[in-house]
This record gives sequence, C-alpha cells and structure tokens, in this order.
Amino acid sequence: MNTSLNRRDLLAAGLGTLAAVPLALAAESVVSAVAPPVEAAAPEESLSVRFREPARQWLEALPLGNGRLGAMVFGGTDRERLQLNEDTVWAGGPHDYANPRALDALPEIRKLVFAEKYRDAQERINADFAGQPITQMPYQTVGDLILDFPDAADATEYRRELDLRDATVRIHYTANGVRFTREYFASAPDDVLVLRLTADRPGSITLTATFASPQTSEVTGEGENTLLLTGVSGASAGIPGQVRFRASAQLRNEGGTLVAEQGRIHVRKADALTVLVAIATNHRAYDDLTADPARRTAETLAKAASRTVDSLRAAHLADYRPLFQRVSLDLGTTPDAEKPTPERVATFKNANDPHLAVLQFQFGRYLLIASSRPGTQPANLQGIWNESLNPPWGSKYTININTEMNYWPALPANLAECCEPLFAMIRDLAVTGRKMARDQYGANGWVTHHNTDLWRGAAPVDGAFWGMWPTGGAWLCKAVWDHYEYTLDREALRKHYPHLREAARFFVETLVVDPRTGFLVTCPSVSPENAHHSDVSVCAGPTMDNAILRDLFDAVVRSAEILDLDPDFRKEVTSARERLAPMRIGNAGQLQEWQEDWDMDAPEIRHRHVSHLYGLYPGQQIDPHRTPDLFAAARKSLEIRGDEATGWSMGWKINLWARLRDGNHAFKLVADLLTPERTAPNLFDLHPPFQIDGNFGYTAGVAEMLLQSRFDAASRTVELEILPALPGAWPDGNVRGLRARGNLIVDIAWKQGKLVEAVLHAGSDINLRPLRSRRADAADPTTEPTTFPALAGKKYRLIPQ
Ligand code: FUC
Repeated sequence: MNTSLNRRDLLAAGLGTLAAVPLALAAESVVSAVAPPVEAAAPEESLSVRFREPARQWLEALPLGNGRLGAMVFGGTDRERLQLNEDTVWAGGPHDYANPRALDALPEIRKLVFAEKYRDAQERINADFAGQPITQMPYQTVGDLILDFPDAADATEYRRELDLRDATVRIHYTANGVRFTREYFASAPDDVLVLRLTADRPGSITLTATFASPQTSEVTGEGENTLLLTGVSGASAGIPGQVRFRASAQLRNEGGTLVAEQGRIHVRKADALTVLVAIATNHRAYDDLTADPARRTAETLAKAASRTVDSLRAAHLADYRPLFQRVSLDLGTTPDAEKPTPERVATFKNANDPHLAVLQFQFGRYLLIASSRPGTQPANLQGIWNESLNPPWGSKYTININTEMNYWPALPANLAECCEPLFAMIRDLAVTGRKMARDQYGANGWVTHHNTDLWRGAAPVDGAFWGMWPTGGAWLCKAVWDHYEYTLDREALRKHYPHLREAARFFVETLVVDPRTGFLVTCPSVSPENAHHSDVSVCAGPTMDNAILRDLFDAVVRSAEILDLDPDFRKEVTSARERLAPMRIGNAGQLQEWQEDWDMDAPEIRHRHVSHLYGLYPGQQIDPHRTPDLFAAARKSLEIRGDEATGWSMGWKINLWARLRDGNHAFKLVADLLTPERTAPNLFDLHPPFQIDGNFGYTAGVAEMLLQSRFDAASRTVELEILPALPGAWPDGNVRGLRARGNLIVDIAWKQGKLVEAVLHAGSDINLRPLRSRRADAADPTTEPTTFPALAGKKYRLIPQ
C-alpha cells in the first residue's frame, strides 16, 4: 500500500536550499503489532577505542562495566592491572544530614532575601540551614586485580582495544616468539568480570595473581584457586566507613599448574587461563547494610564457574548487543579511523575524521549501558569508574546539572531501560527528601538540593553558595515525564507519578509571593553556582527554578489527566503554575538569569553553568515557532557566555546550539570537545578532571543535531524535525534507530546536506506532524495543516520530491 500524501512544507532538511521541499509520504507494510522495531543492522566497520601500548596512566586504561561492576584495563605485558569498582562502595554509612536549626531560621532568611540583603541571607544559611555534616560522602575504589608475568620479555605488535560492538577488551602482543591474547568482558547476566588469557604455543602462560587495595582490607586465599579481597569503605566527615565489600577471583587453568600461597596464586606453564571476578557489598538499600558480601560473591562465582567461557561470552553478547545495536550512525570513514584513538583526538580539529565523532557518540551509549542497568546505582560523576578514595567532588551525584546530563542520551539514543536506576534513586529521594521537607521547611512533599550520595542525602551541602538550591529533585522528575513522552509507557508513568506529585506538593506549599513582583518564587535559592554579585549567589526565583517548576507542574497535571487521578490537586498545581515568575529579556537582549537584570554585571559573565537556558534545552519552553523573542534572547545569552567551557558545559552547549537550529555552531562545540584538553586518550570526557557527564552530553547533542521532537499529550501529536542542525562538516550520512517522542523509531539518510529519506517506525497510535527545519521563513507549525495519523506497527517513509 503506497498511499502517497503529497504535501507541501512537510519537511525540508539540512543545509542548502531554504525552499520548502514537498515530501511524499508512504505508509509501508505492517512491521509489528506490538513492540517498536528497535534493531538496526550493524555496519561492519569497526568501533573500537584503540591503543598500541599498555596504559601508563588511568586515563589511558579502557573501561568495562556491567552497570554495577567496573574495571579499568591497563594491559601491561609484565604487569596487568585491572582497577576495580563496585557501585555501592561509598565512604561512610546511612546518614540523615538534616539541620535541626533550619526551620526556625527559614522565615528570617526569606526576609533577608526580599530585603535584598543577599549576602546576609547567604551567611545565615551557612550558619543555620546547611546540612550536617556540610559535605556528603564519596564513592570509592575497591582496589586492583594484579597479574604479574615473571617471564615477560619485550613485546612487539602490541594492540589493546575496547570493541564497542562486543563490549570486550582485547589485547594482543608477541613476546618470546609467542602470540598472546587476552580477552576481557563484564557480564551483566552472570554478574562477573571474565578474563581469558591464551597463547598460540602451549605452556606459555606463567603469572602470579593477587589483589591490592588502598582500602582497609586484606587479601587471602580460599581453596586452591580463589583469591579474596575483603575490606570496608573509608570514613568521611567523621562518619565511619560501613560498606563491607568482598572481591573474589577464581582462576581456572588449562594445562600447567596452580599454586596458592598467602594471598597469591601462581600459574605456571598453562595453555590458557580463565579468571572470574565477582564483587559484592553488604548494601541492600540506602538505609540497609545487612547483606553478606561473602555469601553474595560465593553464590555468583559458583553459578558462573559451572559454565564454559564460550557460554559466558554468548550470554554476555546476547544481553549487550541488542541494546547497543539499536542505533547505528555513519558519517563516513577516512584512513584516520585506523589510527590509535589518542592520535585521532589530537588531530580531529584539523583532520577529516568524521568517524571519530561517531566513535565518541557510540562510546557515550556504551558507557551508559556499562554504568546504568536496571537494579544498579545510577551513573555518578564518573559513571562507575574511579580509582580513588577521595575523588573530585566525591564522584557523587551533582543534581544541579551533572546527573541529569548523564541521562540525556538515554531516550533519544534508544536506551530507555538505562533510566531505571535514576527512577529508583528518585524513589529513595522521595523518602529522604520528605523528611527534609518536613524538618527544614515544615512542608509536605519532598525536596532535595544540589547533591546527593549513596545515602540519598537531601540537605543543602557544600555551603549556601553552591548548595542552597531546592529544585534538584524537581529537575530529576523531568526524566520520568520524558520517559513517558518517548515511550508512551503508561504503566511506568503510573508507577512513578506519586513521586512527581509529591515533588510538586512541596513547591505548592513552599513557593512564596515575592513582595516586589507579586509572583510566586522559590526562596531562598540560587541560579546554580553563579554569583550575581561578588561571591553571592543566594536569591529568589532564579529563571531556572521557574522553568523547572513549569515543567514539573505540567508533567504532574498531564500525568494526572492521563491516569485520571487527583482532580483537585491538578487545579492547585495549575493555579500555582500561572503565578510563577515569567522569563524576561534583559537590556543586552539576553535571557535574564535572574528576575533582576544582573547578567551583564555579574562577576563571571562566561560562567560554565547556563542554567537560565534550561527552557531551551533540556526544556522546550523556548522554541523558534512559539516564542521567537525568547528564542532570540536565549541565543544572545549563549553568545555572551561564549564557547570556552568545561567538558560538560560544552556538552550542554552542543544541545543548545542544536536547539537553536545552528548545526555549524553545534559542530564547533563538537570539535572543541574532541581535543586533548577536553577528551582523554581513552575518550573519557575531561572537565577536567574526568567527569562522565560530558560524554553523555555529547552523545545527546549529536542525536539532537539529527532529530528533534515535541509531544503534545492532549492531542497525542508528535512534531518531528529531521536534521534540524546538520553541520556542513557532515554532508553525507545515515543514522538508524534514534528514538523520538511519541514512541517513534527514526532512520534518516542524507546526501550533500539534504534529506534522502526518513523512515519512521511507529510504536503507538499517534498523530504525526513532520516539520521542515526552522528557517527564518518557516511558517508557524500550529497553523500548518500537515498532521496525519500514524498507526502502531507501521512504517512511514518521508521522501523529498
Ligand atoms: C558542579 C559544576 C562543577 C563540577 C561539579 C561536579 O558543581 O559546577 O563544574 O562539574 O558539579
């Protein structure tokens, strides 16, 4: 059935002609009646992070992860080091950070803010409102698995690579005329790290295995072939370390001998060796440390040990590949793609290496799969990879941007299930944050501030300048609504809706009328980490808070409508929403960061946080069609901020320039990010130091350059913009398997900057309105009569004519 609906103005893609391009639209054969088809054919070309030598430093090591367990692979030929992580090894223990003086201090603090005595308000918060202790607790390393090779000779033909297609590290080298191969992977289904060492001459594998750790710990042996590392996490801010952990490595040799002595196992003249590593802790929940790590590792190892390596590998690939293969991106390949990865990062700016942009896009997807799977902790500031006991910013969850950014690619890059740990954290914070709301604000609902940790701390920490920001939980809630918009999964929405509603309840009860304007505002708050006057950030109703709350309130009202719940509360929320302070345009034509026009005199005019642009991205309150004035003001603000920034801030700016429909500027940020200053040799993003948010922001940004969507819940209508910000640097390409709002899977092919065709796979019944890319002459989409029904299980093809 080829019902061509010839319509003008359906969509004009990419660069070049501004003229509206009519499209033929064809409904294709039924694909599936239920689930959307998410598999994309994997192209053959390689997707590997490659080195020609072992890692000399941690940022050259290659990350493996199964969501919970992480390993950084160094690949030395005389000493192999795998630096190990488990995502519940954190310092300290269950703790409530509430400050008992806070509630009494709150009215006075508010008075000081409205009297414009911001510095005094900030000091009062530091004295009486800040969490106790003032800092939260860090995420920590488990330690290292060490393999020493006493017979190591000079290695030649050395290769070390992380193959993203198989989530496998492979190391090859020749020494003493023998070709050695190591193959490592982190299996989610079997919950173990698997190491396989082979050689092309029998009897060639001789090594000594042991553990090492900076934690309070001991290394012992168990039976003939098992090593144990048993320890406890460190103290922090006066709170003793209470996470007990165990790592257990079981060695299985083929040929040769194994001899165990005092925390070491000697392998002599084996033909091949398999090592299985299990790690567990006593953590069951943020307030429950009653599990038995020894029993957990023993059970996991017993199960895995009954299997062959081939069967473990097959289970790993059967689990990983269906996730990873959902999306393929091809921007063309040049001979540079053969080079070691760090060389490509060093030359990207001046080379023609579009495949590196693809590799980094897919690396972000890989990292999300490897650090955030159902049942694990959410990805923290370093995902799960951290070699320190005291990492930068505690490698915690900074929720005034960084944690949210970690999850930006999850939906558009088609990994919706990776959101689950974030939703589980929201569920916890709705409990600890409820106590915080009661203790420090005397309110119902729940609140959390700019940071949290394994213990789900909800108090303002790190000092008022950074911590006095009550909208962290509200921002996290956006992921729940986004998940609904992308998947139309009503049951997931029903499950998480109470957390949204209770987050909104807190604000309905605690927003105060700003006596100067009559609007409802958060008070006290900050525009994250940016000073409006020297060293002072505390204020009332910063632009970001108002925008986050509009999104939260809309999500609650729409969810309640969809689920047919809480009609009275809907009314309360709607009326609060109408009284929030609106966005304003300042004297420089910029979008104001605060209610007052302080921007141009603020101490750090190029500050890394671009919080006031939340409404442009990730929000959708600023839009070229509906709010052209705010759209122009947001652009102005971004120009004033400039491009130079930390890694994550550049990642955000890629998304913002994509939303501004400026592909070439978005690409400039891509190129700025893919430099040794902002991308480590192993492709980890650099703040610097390493922070994983920049990897995820980048991946989301590339997706946003290729496809944007907007969902209207009342009419179930999806607006789709295909290639909204395609840069001149990527004239030809194709992408398959991106996800758009409205449960659509989208494949796009383009040539010479113009759309060749887009194939849309509808997963649900929706109304679809493909838009041509926003140009100066673009018509208002709300009046364009281009909407058509798309039916679940059908494919639709858009072809320019
Ligand atoms: C916020 C940022 C910093 C850093 C930290 C983890 O505080 O402002 O740049 O990313 O989080």
